[in-house]
Amino acid sequence: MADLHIYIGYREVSSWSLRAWLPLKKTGMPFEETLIRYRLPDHKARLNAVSPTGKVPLLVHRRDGREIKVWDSIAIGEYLADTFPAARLWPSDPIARAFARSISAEMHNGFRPLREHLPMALLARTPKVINDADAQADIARVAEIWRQARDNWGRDGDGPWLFGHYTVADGMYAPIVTRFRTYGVRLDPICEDYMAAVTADADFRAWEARAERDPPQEPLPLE
Ligand SMILES: N[C@@H](CCC(=O)N[C@@H](CS)C(=O)NCC(=O)O)C(=O)O
Repeated sequence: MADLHIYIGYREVSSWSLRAWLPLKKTGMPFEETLIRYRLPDHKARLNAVSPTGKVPLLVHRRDGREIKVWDSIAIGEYLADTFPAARLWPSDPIARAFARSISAEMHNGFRPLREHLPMALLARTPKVINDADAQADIARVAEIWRQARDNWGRDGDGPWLFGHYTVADGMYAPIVTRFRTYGVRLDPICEDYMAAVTADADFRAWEARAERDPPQEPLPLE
């Protein structure tokens, strides 16, 4: 039995689960995962029994005879970066690290119009024109962030990621890449190259392949 266990939601739509799962995968550590179909009443109760917030993602780490629970995608990223420093889940340069943490926090608590108008639908391809001004502004802001990271730290780094190598920030923005792909949002060449790297990544593709085999998401319960 692996010491690490992650509880996730429906892979096709649970953007927060993907944000935690990708950095966990990048540690290279073995782990178990449990998909909680939280729209089934009994599963929601089971989730409430394991997760302090009744939400996924939740990481459970058996360590030194204790069971450590970490919830909330950004806290999971921080915990993994602390616990597995060899994975370099934050940039080592303090200025790059400050930027990486800032854009991760910005993703974690912002971009509501983008999330509302371009909901995650990993396997769907339904291009549409985005007319909402706030969602357009969010898209422009994401593109600006990606360009700044790539221009300042990515291009001369050791890979196609925002800071060269893979960091928590790449995990935070992966669901945004899937939304842009789903709704046909086209960006400048730097951003398009970054998106291509995200969707070609073997770990991302493994998540996507599992999503194709998952049972469909249950309809929302009636109020
Ligand atoms: N801020 C949390 C958000 C977690 C969240 O909203 N998770 C959703 C799935 S994407 C969930 O558990 N929904 C089930 C429910 O609310 O019953 C994070 O970053 O992990």
